[in-house]
Amino acid sequence: MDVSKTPEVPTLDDLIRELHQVFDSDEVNVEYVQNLLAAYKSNPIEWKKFAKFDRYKYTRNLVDEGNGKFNLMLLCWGPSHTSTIHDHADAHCFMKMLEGSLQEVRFEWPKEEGTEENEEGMVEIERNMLKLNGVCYINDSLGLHRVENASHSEGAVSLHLYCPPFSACQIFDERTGKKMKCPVTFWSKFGKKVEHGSPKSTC
Ligand code: CSS
Ligand code: FE2
Repeated sequence: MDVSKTPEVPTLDDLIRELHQVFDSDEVNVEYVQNLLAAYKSNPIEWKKFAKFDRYKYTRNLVDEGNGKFNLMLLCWGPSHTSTIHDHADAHCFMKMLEGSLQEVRFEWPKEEGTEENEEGMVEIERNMLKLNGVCYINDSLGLHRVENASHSEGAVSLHLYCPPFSACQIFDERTGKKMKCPVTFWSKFGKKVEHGSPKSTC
């Protein structure tokens, strides 16, 4: 695979095929994956079957399990839906906008609980607006983030790739920096709604 050139990625199926190839190797070339995701231009016809919204909370909809190497999923954000501040469980997190736009707010890791430095609450590093087809990347060494659908009227859909896959992360209280472990669950898998025996994700 020549990572100096980005192949054409005309469809979502092509994107998934290319991703399988890249993640077959144990080394993750972050820039190459970002380029691949950017090369795919969102076509709602191709991903509509995965896009299942809930009225109250953003949903996580599994698209592909990447041979156990990564999870690819669609996140569906209703108007004003927002995540909590969270980490990414030591995984790579790639995110691409498929519809609408989202605001990402990044934070530093909080200082140890109970120390004086912690009293001011969590420190914001930057804000990024993610527009249609835009791509962003984060991992724990770059900080924490919260993702928000700032629109009060429009939904948003984003495609996320996590490598390696994870089923729990940490969430943080913005005012105190206090953290809690939180399971992350799927609203649907491969286009079919998951019936919840397990608790709903609260991240
Ligand atoms: N990490 C969040 C979404 S923002 S990257 C999640 O997977 O639910
Ligand atoms: Fe995230």
